[in-house]
Amino acid sequence: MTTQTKPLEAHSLPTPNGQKVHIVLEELGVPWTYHRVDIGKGDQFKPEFLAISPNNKIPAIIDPEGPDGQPISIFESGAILKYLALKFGQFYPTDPRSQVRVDEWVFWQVGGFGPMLGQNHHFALFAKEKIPYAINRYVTETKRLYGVLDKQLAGKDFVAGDYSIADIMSIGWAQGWERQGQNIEQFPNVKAWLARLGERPAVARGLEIGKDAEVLQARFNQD
Ligand SMILES: N[C@@H](CCC(=O)N[C@@H](CS)C(=O)NCC(=O)O)C(=O)O
Repeated sequence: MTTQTKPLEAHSLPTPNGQKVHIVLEELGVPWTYHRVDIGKGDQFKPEFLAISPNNKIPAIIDPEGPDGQPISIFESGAILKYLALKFGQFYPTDPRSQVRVDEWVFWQVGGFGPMLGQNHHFALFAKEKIPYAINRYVTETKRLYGVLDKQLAGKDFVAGDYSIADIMSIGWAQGWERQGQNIEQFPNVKAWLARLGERPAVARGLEIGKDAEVLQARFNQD
């Protein structure tokens, strides 16, 4: 089994996209450090961050012990989670048929569940000008996507086979159903899945990391 000697660096924030990386790192139990990238203050446009994340978005990681023993940086949460899962041989299946199923739901999240719910947050919560057409469009699309996830979870404990990066990709987004204008009672399988995942200590920790920057800093200073 692969071991990590030097800590992995997560350049991140406790947003639903950053939380994916925090959760998988906590699940893996590998040494890692949190580096706050304050996107509200424009840290994502600093040259040192753009060097590891050219799309100026969190999360990004640096693995000081990359595939050839040399450091490697990775941006895009799906690429990060797949890299970590493959490196440590956890949360990603080994047989090709099951890998396809996990990949489908990883890409579904980065291509749909994340961006559409992100637009929902933008127009319904953050935009100073409230545009009913835009709010309705994204709340409706959010509802459709929750319906898709609910159908996929019918009769299953996890999104794609065993607990995997397919689950970790979506948990941070789905726990925000209320502020996304959704009624979780309409999606009983998603509700049960959220509760199931919430019982995992690593998920609970991963969702909290970075929320209190000072507490977090104290924790890492002890490591
Ligand atoms: N597809 C990307 C999305 C990342 C993303 O949207 N990150 C947001 C925060 S949740 C960000 O860094 N925004 C800063 C900006 O757009 O300037 C991923 O999955 O990693």
